[in-house]
Amino acid sequence: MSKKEGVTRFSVSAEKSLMRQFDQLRKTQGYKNRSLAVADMMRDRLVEHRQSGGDYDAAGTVTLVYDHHSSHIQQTLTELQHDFTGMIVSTLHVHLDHHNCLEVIVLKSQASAIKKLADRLIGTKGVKHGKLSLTSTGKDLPT
Ligand code: NI
Repeated sequence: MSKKEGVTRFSVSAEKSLMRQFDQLRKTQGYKNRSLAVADMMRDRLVEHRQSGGDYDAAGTVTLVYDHHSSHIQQTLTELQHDFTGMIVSTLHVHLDHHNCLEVIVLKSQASAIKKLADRLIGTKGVKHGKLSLTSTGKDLPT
């Protein structure tokens, strides 16, 4: 291991077939070298691990797809969002077709609070598909 201006170098041993597949994947994903690809994987694992925790500052997006003709859904979703203006940063609404709407709600709060609100939004009767993408605020994540 050698250190140079805050960067740590280390060597990794892996099966040739694993390395070959990894190199193919990182090229497909546009990584110019293994270091960049591995560093992104490390950050991804850190974020993933923290998502299983609870009381830390986080950001997230909730994506909802629903039929706005479904009874009371629009009203329920709007009322829910008005109750949590402190953590909702922005909402994007797209009218997909005559029936279907796509809503993306951007949240910033404690991870546990984001999860709780996301569950309520996704669990609202009439939501066809809902997904929470929880991520870091970026502050505590090394580059
Ligand atoms: Ni709409």
